[in-house]
Amino acid sequence: MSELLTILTPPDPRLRRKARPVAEGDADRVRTLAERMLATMYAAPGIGLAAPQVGEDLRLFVMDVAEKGAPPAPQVLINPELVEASRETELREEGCLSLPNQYAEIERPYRIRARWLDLSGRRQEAVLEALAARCFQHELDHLDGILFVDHLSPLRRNMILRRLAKELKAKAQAR
Ligand code: K1U
Ligand code: ZN
Repeated sequence: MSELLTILTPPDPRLRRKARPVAEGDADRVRTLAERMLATMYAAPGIGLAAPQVGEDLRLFVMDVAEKGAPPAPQVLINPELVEASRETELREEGCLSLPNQYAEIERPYRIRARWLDLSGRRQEAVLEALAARCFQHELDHLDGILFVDHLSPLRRNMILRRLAKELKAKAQAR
């Protein structure tokens, strides 16, 4: 069983940095980190988790968007890139493990073409749509220091961030 990692919450500045690309020399570290990130994601539970959310300054994320009841389909995406996005968009509710219990409808491209490296260093390219495309975009945002609330108006963003701060404070005081 992998050691679980702590998921950061705002205002931790590590959530707001642009992460650096994974280099060849990071291979061993990335293998262990990805394993721990997957264990942390499944335990949360969530469908994605990006390295900056666990304090790691690296461009990598994990995701599993398998349908309920289907076998697990863990993926590790290294140095991911969004190549193309559809003009067609979808409005759908999002959550974030770094913003526990906060949700909002966010509009994003419905379909994307994406590229990344897998754990063996092989280049991968795929067209993703619906939840897979949304999760990829949400996680890619994390690598650029962007949270889903940044896609909302400043008023709604601040409402959510203030509510979260209040809830986290109450939780800490209850301990
Ligand atoms: O990056 C993260 O914070 C993980 C986040 C990913 C995500 C959720 C929704 C839309 C796009 C990206 C989550 O996994 S939040 C939890 C969640 O969505 C979920 C939890 C349990 C079952 C199913 C979904
Ligand atoms: Zn998130």
